[in-house]
Amino acid sequence: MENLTPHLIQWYPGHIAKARRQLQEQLKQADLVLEVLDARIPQASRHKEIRRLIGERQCLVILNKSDLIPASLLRRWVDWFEARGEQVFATNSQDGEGVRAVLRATQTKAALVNERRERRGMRPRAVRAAVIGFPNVGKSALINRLVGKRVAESAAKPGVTRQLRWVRISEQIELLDSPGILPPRLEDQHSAVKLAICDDIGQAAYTVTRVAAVAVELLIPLIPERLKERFGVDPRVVQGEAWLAEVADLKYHGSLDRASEQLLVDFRHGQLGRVALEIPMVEVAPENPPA
Ligand SMILES: Nc1nc2c(ncn2[C@@H]2O[C@H](COP(=O)(O)OP(=O)(O)O)[C@@H](O)[C@H]2O)c(=O)[nH]1
Ligand SMILES: [Mg+2]
Repeated sequence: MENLTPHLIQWYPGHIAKARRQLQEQLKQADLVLEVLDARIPQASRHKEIRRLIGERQCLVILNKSDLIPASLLRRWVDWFEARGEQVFATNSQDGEGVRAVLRATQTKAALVNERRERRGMRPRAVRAAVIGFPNVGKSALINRLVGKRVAESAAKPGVTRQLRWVRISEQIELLDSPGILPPRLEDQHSAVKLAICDDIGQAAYTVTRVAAVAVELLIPLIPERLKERFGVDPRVVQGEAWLAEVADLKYHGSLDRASEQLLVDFRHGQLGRVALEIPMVEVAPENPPA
């Protein structure tokens, strides 16, 4: 990703400010938080200020779209979060896999919240859980699965959910579906471009060909064979933007836009197989210095 300029991805400052206000509003009302991440990019899809904003609230981390990455990597990510003391769940909110475990954990947390309220002499009430995450990571799909019916609008278009809305999922629990949160700052272009590649980005301005060029750079070492099969050009021979240009010539009448669009669409829909764009960094203990 060397060829990133500082402004490859631009969010509109007004949208960031609004998303931030909404996030704070949601968290103020929430007893616990379900933080939904995109399993393909667990780090880039984690809001940088989120730990501080969540504060003392209980939190479950959800690695959603887990069907889009290899099982072995999913395992490593789960271990990585658990090693940090975070309670983490892998889900596929499209077919419901892993969602029951999230529901059970949410119920357990809800019971804890009410025990605490009772100890303080407060009356038990439905516990409020805020489902937060970047646009399009699958918050609404997860909520629909948790409720067991379609209550939240879930769609491929980032930013479909517009207002805060409480959804009752049981006697004890209300969930808050919300519009996506947005990045607190624009400088982190490495994360931003990954969010764009995965379409977890909401309304942002970027040039599809440039985002696709970065996607190609990331994907070539991971799935060269698959790219060759799908697009007819061997990325081990021509790389990066030159590869996209050849694909454009070969398949899209020279349209770099269409080649770029197709590459991103294929990746986003899992058509290129299970591909993770981030792997957990294991902190290696320093070796003993030689005596
Ligand atoms: N492959 C896959 N797609 C998912 C999953 N969860 C949600 N989606 C899809 O991702 C898109 C965005 O989902 P949505 O629930 O609207 O995201 P939200 O903006 O966070 O509420 C939709 O097209 C969903 O069908 C999942 O676990 N796996
Ligand atoms: Mg939504």
